[in-house]
Amino acid sequence: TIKVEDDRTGLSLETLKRAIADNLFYIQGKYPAIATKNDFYMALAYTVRDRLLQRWLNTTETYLKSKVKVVCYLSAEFLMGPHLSNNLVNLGIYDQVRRAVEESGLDFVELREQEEEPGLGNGGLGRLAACYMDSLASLEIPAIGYGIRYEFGIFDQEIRDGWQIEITDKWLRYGNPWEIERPEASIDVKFGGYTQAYNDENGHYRVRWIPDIIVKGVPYDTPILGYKVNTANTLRLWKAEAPESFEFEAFNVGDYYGAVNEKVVAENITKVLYPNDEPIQGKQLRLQQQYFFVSCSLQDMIRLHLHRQDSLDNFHESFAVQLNDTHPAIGVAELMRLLVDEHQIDWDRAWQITQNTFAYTNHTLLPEALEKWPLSLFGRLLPRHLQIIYEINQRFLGQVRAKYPDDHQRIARLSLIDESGEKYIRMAHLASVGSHAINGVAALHTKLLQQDVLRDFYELWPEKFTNKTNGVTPRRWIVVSNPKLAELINRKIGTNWIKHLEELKQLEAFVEDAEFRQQWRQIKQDIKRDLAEYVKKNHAIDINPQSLFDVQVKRIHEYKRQHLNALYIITLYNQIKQNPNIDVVPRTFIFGGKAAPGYFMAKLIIKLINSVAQVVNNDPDVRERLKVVFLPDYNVRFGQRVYPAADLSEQISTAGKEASGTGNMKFSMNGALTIGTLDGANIEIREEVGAENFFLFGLTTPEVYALKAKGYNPWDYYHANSQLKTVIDLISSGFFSHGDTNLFRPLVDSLLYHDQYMLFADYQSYVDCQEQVNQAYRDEEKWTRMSILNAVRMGKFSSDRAIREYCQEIWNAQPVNVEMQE
Ligand code: 26V
Repeated sequence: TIKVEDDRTGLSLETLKRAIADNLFYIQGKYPAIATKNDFYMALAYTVRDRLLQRWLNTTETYLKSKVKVVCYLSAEFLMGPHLSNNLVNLGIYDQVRRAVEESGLDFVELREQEEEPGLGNGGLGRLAACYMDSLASLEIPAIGYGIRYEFGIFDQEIRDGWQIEITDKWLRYGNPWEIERPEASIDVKFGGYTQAYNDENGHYRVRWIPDIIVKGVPYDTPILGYKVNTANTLRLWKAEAPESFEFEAFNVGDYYGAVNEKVVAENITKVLYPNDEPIQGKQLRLQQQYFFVSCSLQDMIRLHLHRQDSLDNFHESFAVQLNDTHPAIGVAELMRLLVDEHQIDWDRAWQITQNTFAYTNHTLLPEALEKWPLSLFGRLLPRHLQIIYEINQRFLGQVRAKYPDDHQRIARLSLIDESGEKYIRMAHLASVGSHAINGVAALHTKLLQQDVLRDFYELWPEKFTNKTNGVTPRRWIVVSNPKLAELINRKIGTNWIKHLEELKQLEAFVEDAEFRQQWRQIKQDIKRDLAEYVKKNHAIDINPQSLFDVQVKRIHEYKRQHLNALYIITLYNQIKQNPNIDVVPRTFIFGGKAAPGYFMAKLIIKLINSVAQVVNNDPDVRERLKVVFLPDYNVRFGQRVYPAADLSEQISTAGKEASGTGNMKFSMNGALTIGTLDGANIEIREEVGAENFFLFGLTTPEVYALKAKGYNPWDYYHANSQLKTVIDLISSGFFSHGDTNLFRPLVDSLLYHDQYMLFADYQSYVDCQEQVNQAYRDEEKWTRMSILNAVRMGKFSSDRAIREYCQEIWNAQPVNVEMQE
């Protein structure tokens, strides 16, 4: 018999080639002679999407037909990164498709680079959500990611004259082949207006909310396929639109311009991602965004639930809802409103359901990053929710009073409302009270949460608190980004490690195998050469692939201390200037990261790095031994290029400030060694890889606290350390700013007079530690051994491990096998 493959599902070379040609013609409406690169990319993307759809629809049907528990991950950010390669890897057809593309006379890499990456997140928190979506699907856990379909994601960064310039991210410009619009599943969301009390037909007291405006949420779905499984979960992102009735109403009321304005207001809600990492004090639009996507998502869950059963009484058995930070915490009040006002469930039962449904992940201890909304603003936008929050608070504080009678300070500290000055709603408190579980994202962070930020809640409900150390997906962060390394590993231990990362441990047996070490080194070397070519081609800078690649890529923030790294570069430069023949280990310092547009100091740090680069890179005395490059527009795609090329990973935050970090894990998995403080997940990484394979420096968290308590004076360090003084004085003198002594003054003054993040206290320890790095790098075989041990001991930091813990300890969710129907 002849087997005829379907063009939309078949995987043979001939079928794939035909499918690409077919999609070019029928989807893009082009024939090859007039097609652009983007047309070919779209044809390829649709070819891949067709092969996902089959699995996706089977998965959705399986979930709808049974009563399986579905995990709903609520997040204002999903930093997915490019879909194409990841889908090809998870489908298991990367090489096959690559061949099909090339046999069609096309350049696969060129097409792959056409994809606009969806940058719908700021950094760690959004990227974590993306890794978790991959692990949920790979572990066959039914899950929906709910979020916002921003029309403009995180801005594109350009560097002009050393300064950051922000460019609008028009990621949807050429269309998005990975999503499917579902207008038929749209949902109405109310804003503003007032409430009315009334008695229903049974004489029960009820409240109705008469809103000012209604906004329509339109879902856009993207399938998220697991690695070599049939499970394809859904990422459902909401776009805000004006409701259909708007023109009609405008006509009737005669207020045409008012109605047009309403349309503008509605459509603004999902226009742009807040490039936060800067305090968002009372930005109404931000609260609108949060409420909008949370309300859409909860109403969607209720609709799905009622499709599967007839009572909302066991809603919490249908859904586990995870709050990714406090951004979706308004969901606690919204679910109460939906259950009590719209579905007539009594308060106490509704509260049980709500608490059993939600769990809350905290992602930061920085006080300025804890969300609070001015009560006045909140009440104007969400009048009914304000009443509900008062009711929750009253009942909650009643409980507190019963346990701690007359402890008024404790009651004021725990209250959902901050009444110390202008009144605010404390979103972390709302999330904590409304959830059955609260977690931090690394062991130290969870401990500090319990002792510090949420201490009173911990004393009240110690059983609610758990740690869930972050993880990252080895599919994207090894297999997709470092195929050569994956290939070497596969040859040695097979492919099981891709889903069971602990199995990398087996490679420890090869650490003493000289040939294996040679292969390991060669791969790193090849990737470093690729990166050098890329930097040459795109930024016209020569970097030496033999030099130590020292990389710090992450959002620019004072607590992450990119400027401490800069101080070390200047220290090395001074050493060379003093003795041009000094024997230094050649290093390339690679930086990348965006500063929040309104964060002046972060932007000045970028300018400093670029200014130092100018001087160091062009000084003949340096003789190319040091190079400094700031690579613009750091994003997921560039991360995939840079992690595998790194020798050294900079994880140098002030102890106690970085909740976890996840870049630290991506580097180490790819064989970079870490220079780092005892902060966030660094501590656990060091435990896993062994202290002897980790470059540790700096104060510990208790030391930071103690120094602060006794009165930290950066001035003392400046005067006591001549090397440090020389560095600071050189910056002040205008040496890096063409004689301008004002340019970096705010930065220098902030260090000399405050140094909130204690760079000076850690400076000498950092410099000494960097010297140990140099010594280790001189011994090639030793360095390779350390590199191997770093990578193969990273099993714990797979997001699969993290998701398994969430499933068992928080969500009570089980894997569900998806069978394929033709
Ligand atoms: C940070 C800041 C810094 C000060 C100004 C205001 C502000 C607003 C938001 C944020 C980000 C907080 C949430 C966040 O992204 N946390 C990151 O979450 C990652 C995933 O858990 C974790 O690895 C990072 O350490 C943590 O910073």
